[in-house]
Amino acid sequence: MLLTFVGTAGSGKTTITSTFGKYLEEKGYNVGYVNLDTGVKKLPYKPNIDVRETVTVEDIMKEGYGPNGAIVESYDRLMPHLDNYLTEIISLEKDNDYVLIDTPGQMETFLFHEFGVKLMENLPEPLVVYLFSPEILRKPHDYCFVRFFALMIDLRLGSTTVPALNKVDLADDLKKHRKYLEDIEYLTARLKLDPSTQGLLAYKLCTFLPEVSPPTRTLYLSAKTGEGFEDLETVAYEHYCTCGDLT
Ligand SMILES: Nc1nc2c(ncn2[C@@H]2O[C@H](COP(=O)(O)OP(=O)(O)OP(=O)(O)O)[C@@H](O)[C@H]2O)c(=O)[nH]1
Ligand SMILES: [Mg+2]
Repeated sequence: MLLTFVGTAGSGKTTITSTFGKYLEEKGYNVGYVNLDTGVKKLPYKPNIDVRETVTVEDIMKEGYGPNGAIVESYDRLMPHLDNYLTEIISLEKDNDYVLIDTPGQMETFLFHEFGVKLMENLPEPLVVYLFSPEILRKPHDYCFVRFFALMIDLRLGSTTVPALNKVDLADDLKKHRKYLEDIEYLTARLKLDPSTQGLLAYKLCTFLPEVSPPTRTLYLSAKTGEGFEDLETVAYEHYCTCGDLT
């Protein structure tokens, strides 16, 4: 099974790759680890495949690039190696029960660069876990945003994407977050009361969310405490064993 963690900078991709990997290993599974972040300095897990063996942001910056230019340049330089990485990841999957893929710190590098898109398009049935943090959920339209963002990732990468609220150990009001994320009728009713342009847009989007959204379950995780890891394991299992029904 291939699990790819995607999310904005600091959302917990690297931590969960490590802690969920340990959780699976403790249950007796063989786990392979892939690091696709050219910019990371230290990892809490030992990667079997690591793009930093080809190129690092740090080295490119020594050539005079700024941080953003160096990130893009690093993925340009990875492009000629794409087929090798694909072969290596597929072979790692054959030798393991799970392969966990940690993606670049900056999410847009993965979603907008050919390297990330082509890699995901050519991997066999990878499940994407889209991590977001409680602090971005301030208003009703933010819940609509994360639900659609998961769909956008699915659209862009062509991979089933599960939205996952990470850092639930820091969430003040988990019950409220769950209600807004799961009860679309409730969310839509709340959005109807918002007269702002944002509210109106979110209301319109939410009314057809049930039509366009696959019956995906939302996950509530803590990469720190391990909360929700059983659910993540179940969703991954269902993705592979019951033809993508993640309800
Ligand atoms: N409290 C709490 N902190 C977390 C959790 N997951 C990650 N963190 C913390 O959030 C920070 C960022 O975590 P990372 O795992 O490096 O996140 P990332 O998405 O890999 O970050 P970049 O690759 O740098 O974009 C670290 O300080 C982690 O310890 C969580 O579930 N709970
Ligand atoms: Mg990281």
